[in-house]
Amino acid sequence: MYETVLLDQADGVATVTLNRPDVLNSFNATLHRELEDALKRAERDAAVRAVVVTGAGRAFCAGQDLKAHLDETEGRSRTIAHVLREQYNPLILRLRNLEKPVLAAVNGVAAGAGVSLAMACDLRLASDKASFIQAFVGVGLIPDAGATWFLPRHVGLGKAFELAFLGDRISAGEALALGLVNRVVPADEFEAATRELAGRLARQPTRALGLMKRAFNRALRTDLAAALDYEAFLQGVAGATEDHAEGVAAFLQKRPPQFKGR
Ligand code: T3D
Repeated sequence: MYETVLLDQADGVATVTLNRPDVLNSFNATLHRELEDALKRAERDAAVRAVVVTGAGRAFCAGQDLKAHLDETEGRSRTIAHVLREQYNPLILRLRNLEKPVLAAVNGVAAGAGVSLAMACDLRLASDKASFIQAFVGVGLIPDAGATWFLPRHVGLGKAFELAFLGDRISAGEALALGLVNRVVPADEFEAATRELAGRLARQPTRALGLMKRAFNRALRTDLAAALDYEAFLQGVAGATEDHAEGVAAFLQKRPPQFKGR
C-alpha cells in the first residue's frame, strides 16, 4: 500500500512500521505523507483500539533524512521552517490528538526528530538495543518536532539542556532512569513484549483512554481549577459509555470486564 511505511492490523492493534532501513528510517517527504495517512486510517478505523509506531531493521528513526532534504527542497534555511510547519508539526499534533493509546516500540537507535516522534507517543517501550540522541546540535540545529516541549517535561530542565547541548548518545537503561521510556526489555523478547503491551492497551476501555489523553493534554496548559472542571465534563462523557456500565457490572459480578471500546 505504501513505499516507506508498513501498516499491519491484528487483534485491535494497528502497527505502523517506518520502513526505510537503509537510512535508519529517517524522514523524507514520502515517509511523512505515508505516516500521516497510516495514522489517519488507524484513527478512523473503529476496529483499531491501539496503535504501535516502530521501525524496520536496526533503527527506530534517525530523524530528518539529511541527504533527501537537499534533493527535496531549495533555499535550505527558509525551508527547514517550512518542512517543520508542513510536515513534522502536523504529525506531532496528530499523535498527541489521536484518541487511542499510541505506543512507541523503540527497537533501535532514535536520533533527532526520531526521539521527538517517540516522545509524541503516549508510552515508550524500548529494546535494550535502543539508544537515544538529541542529534540536532551535531548539525547545528535546535531540538524540534516538539522536543523543546517534551524533553524537559520527561527528564527535567537541567538534563534536557545537557542532552540538547552535548548531543550524547544515551542507552535504553539511561533513558529508563531518566523517565524518557516506560520499560526496557531484552531485544530477543522485544516483539513479544510489544505485542503483549499493545494487546493489553487494545483491550482497555478505548473511549476512556482517549478522554484521559484529552484531559492530560489540556491539564498541561491549565491551572488546577480548570483541570478539575474539564475532568468533570469528560467524566460525564466517560460515564455514559457502554464500557463504564460493563466495568461496574463486572466489578459487582466479580468477573473481569470485557470492554468493547465504546
Ligand atoms: O528539515 C529539517 O532539517 C528540520 C528537521 C530536523 C529534524 C532532525 O531530525 S535534525 C537531526 C537529523 N539526524 C541526525 O543528525 C542523525 C544522523 N545520524 C547519525 O548520527 C547516526 O547515523 C546514528 C547515531 C543515528 C546511528 O549511527 P550508526 O553508526 O549506528 O549508523 P551510521 O553508519 O551512521 O548510519 C547507517 C546508514 O544510515 C548510513 O548510510 P550508509 O553510509 O550506510 O550509506 C548513514 O548515512 C544513514 N543515515 C543515518 N542517519 C541518517 C542517514 N541518512 C540520512 N539521514 C540521516 N538522518
